[in-house]
Amino acid sequence: MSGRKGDRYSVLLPTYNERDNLPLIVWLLVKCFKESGYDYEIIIIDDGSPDGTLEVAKQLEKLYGSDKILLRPRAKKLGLGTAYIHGMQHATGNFIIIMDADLSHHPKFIPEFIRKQNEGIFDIVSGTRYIGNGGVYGWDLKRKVISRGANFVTQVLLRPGASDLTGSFRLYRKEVLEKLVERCVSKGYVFQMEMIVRARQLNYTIGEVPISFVDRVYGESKLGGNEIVSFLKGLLTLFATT
Ligand SMILES: Nc1nc2c(ncn2[C@@H]2O[C@H](COP(=O)(O)OP(=O)(O)OP(=O)(O)O)[C@@H](O)[C@H]2O)c(=O)[nH]1
Ligand SMILES: *[C@@H]1O[C@H](CO)[C@@H](O)[C@H](O)[C@H]1NC(C)=O
Ligand SMILES: [Mg+2]
Repeated sequence: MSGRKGDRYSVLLPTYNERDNLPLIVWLLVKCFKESGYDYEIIIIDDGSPDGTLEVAKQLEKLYGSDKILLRPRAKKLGLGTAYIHGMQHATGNFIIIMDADLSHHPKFIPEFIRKQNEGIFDIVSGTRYIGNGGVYGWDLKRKVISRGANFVTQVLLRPGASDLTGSFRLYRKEVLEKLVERCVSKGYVFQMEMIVRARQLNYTIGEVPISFVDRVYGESKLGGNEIVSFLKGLLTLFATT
């Protein structure tokens, strides 16, 4: 087994209508951890998806074993922020990896996150689309402009010390994530950003790994005007209160 002795990585996979993506992401995760030799568990937090994601998850639990695949479902859609908290409460690892289940985040980057963490003894390792080989695939110009713009405005206003604020592919020390979650008040897209802003306030160290982000192939995407307005509101609130 590689990695430091006793280290264990708990991957939190929140799902809502990810029936088509879940088998592949779990297969990729298992393969990646087997090849790299790190100790792991995968915690699937499904929020009562109407497409039957939970049934698929149960099949995967049977296939890979209930020590590796943990199902921690909730009865209805209660949102991503609380899904992370719920998953974290059931995690047995001393490190938590948060990623999307829609294949936008590729598990192949996880060993790089872990190496980076070991190298710098970082509290957080954040995937970034905005440095080195990082990038975004499959987004139209509108979405790229919005994402870049949001990131730029935030960099200027909050000087957060990380290059990608709205991304959610990250590794945290468990106790650091617990502290951050305790302090974070925002919802939606602002949540990821607030985590980094609070981390800097608490003097946590952040390492970065370039990642390529691929837009979802299966399932609905839903970035609209509402998200943009609530993002700006949240950003201004953070600016005013920190
Ligand atoms: N448990 C849970 N998971 C959720 C909820 N909302 C989204 N998810 C999952 O969280 C991850 C990120 O959500 P996405 O819908 O991909 O958000 P996004 O990447 O900003 O938008 P897309 O363009 O739709 O991909 C995915 O794995 C979703 O299935 C929720 O309310 N509860
Ligand atoms: C963070 O570091 C700064 C500068 O060294 C220090 O003034 C501040 O008190 C520290 N904050 C916390 C929460 O430890
Ligand atoms: Mg997505």
